[in-house]
Amino acid sequence: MLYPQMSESRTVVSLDGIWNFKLDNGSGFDEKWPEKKLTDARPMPVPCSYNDVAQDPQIRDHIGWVFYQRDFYITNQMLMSRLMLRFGSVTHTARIYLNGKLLCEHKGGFLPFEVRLNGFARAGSNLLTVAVDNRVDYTTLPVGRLVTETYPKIGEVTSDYPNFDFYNYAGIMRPVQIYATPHDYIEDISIQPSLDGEIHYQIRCSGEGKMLVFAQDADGRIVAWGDDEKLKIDSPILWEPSNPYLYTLTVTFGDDIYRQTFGIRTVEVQNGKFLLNGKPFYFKGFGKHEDSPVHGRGFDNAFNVNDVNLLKWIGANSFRTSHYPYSEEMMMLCDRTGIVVIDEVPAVGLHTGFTATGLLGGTPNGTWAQMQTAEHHQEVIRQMIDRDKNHPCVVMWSMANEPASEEEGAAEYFQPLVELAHDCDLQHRPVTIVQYGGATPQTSKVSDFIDVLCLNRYYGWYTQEARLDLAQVMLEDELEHWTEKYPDKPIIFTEYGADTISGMHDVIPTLFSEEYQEKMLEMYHQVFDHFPTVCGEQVWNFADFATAENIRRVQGNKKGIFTRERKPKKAAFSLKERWENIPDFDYKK
Ligand code: BDP
Repeated sequence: MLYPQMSESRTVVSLDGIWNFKLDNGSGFDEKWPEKKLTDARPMPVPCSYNDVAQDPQIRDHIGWVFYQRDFYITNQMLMSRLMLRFGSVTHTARIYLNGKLLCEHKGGFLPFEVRLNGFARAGSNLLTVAVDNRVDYTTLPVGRLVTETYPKIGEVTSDYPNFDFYNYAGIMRPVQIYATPHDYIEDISIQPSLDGEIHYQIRCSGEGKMLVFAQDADGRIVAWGDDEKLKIDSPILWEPSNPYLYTLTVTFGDDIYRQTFGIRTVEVQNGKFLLNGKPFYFKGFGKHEDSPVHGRGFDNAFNVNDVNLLKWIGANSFRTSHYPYSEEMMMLCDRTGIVVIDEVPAVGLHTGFTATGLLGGTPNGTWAQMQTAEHHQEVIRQMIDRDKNHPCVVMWSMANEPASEEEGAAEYFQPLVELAHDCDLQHRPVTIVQYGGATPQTSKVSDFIDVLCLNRYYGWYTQEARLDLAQVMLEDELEHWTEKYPDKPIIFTEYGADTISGMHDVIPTLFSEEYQEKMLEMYHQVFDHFPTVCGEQVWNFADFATAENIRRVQGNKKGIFTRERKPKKAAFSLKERWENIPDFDYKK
């Protein structure tokens, strides 16, 4: 799906701003709220999560539908174009109404969707209503547990327990835009570069028109003309973290013009190495979250640019979009700044017997018989790859975080998904499933068919807590088994870390102190350095983040190397020292 952009033939209008907002009272649909102006509505920023701006627990912890509404004007001239309404993301389920009519429904809170306005929008004023449902259960991704329990004197109480360790922020989280294109238009572009400068592409157009394709370098000079499927750039400049060089593929079709940026780089897995442009790459960085004070998970350019600058400051070169695809604007920023991304679908919580927060009530060992997510899982894989396929920053697709990959049924569930990801991607990026400590070389049922082993490990925290000596031998022992069984698969540690309260210090490093976090990371690094196929380290987490309330969390997850406000803890400085001395390439020959 192309990102909306201005060109000689295209117009984009932002609908961001302060909308009207109201919680459903249980009968919003029956009372036909989308047909008229919401009464007693309160102001709500878009994009933003609605949870933290209202200072009202009823809003913060609401379960179910809410309504957003605004009006906007359309000119006669706009109606003559093909007119689309596009949402960057609405979490988790959305119903879009224009002038009271339902235009579409979309499931999945982290990917864009759009709907055609022609035939529904009118010249003059239009009333746009977006109903949003935040409920998660065994049919959604991420997964939650929606239960109704009976309490004395109160009666029935419904709770929605997330099967994941981040606050279930909801609302219209990313930009809302209207865009206009000619009626004969460019629908989609997929680009497959190779190191010799030969660029293959597939361009899908709708309607009639003559197509013209050319490539421009970063200074706008035309460097190659193309035919219907390829062009050749002489002496290409490659995209690398230290030199994120971007070209533009300009496509014209009839009157329509679209400019798609791309980078020339390849990714490949070979002999236990992760190769970027044919050279062994070492991942240094973090698992992150889209999470910041006030905005919740709402899109925020300032936080994104600041985070990328902090990644650069600390010497990192990568992150994983734990645990859902991040905004398109963030991906473009990573293309531009040379941050390498492992792109993850929102498949977290696919386990009935385990979650990091301990909020569980399902039946252990029956995950794959209970989950009803397979079809939706395919949808989000297709949509994520469709959205992100041209980003040079994306080097691998992650199909899930910490699923029950050790249980019977995991291979049957995941193998078709891994194949689907391979089939959808013209660039044939590697595909992984991020696995938790319960999935070992002996028990994992998915490791045979993924390209890279991505491991989340908490020796020294959830197990062997405060015993780094024991944690170290456990980690070494496990790695010996993985490398023995899979000598040719690269291993990336996609999570390891310790909750750390900023400002808590101790001479003897005790749990939760800044010193313990630092010591624990040092221990892991010593071990990683001994194993040649360990080709990456992504600490959990970049910054402290909000979670559901529970006794294992102190106002959120505190495993950040930065606080939620992005102030460094002690370990930030030792990580900086280590990572500044690890080159992007050839760290392990
Ligand atoms: C892992 C999860 C991650 C949690 C982390 C933790 O992948 O989402 O936040 O543990 O416990 O199990 O901090």
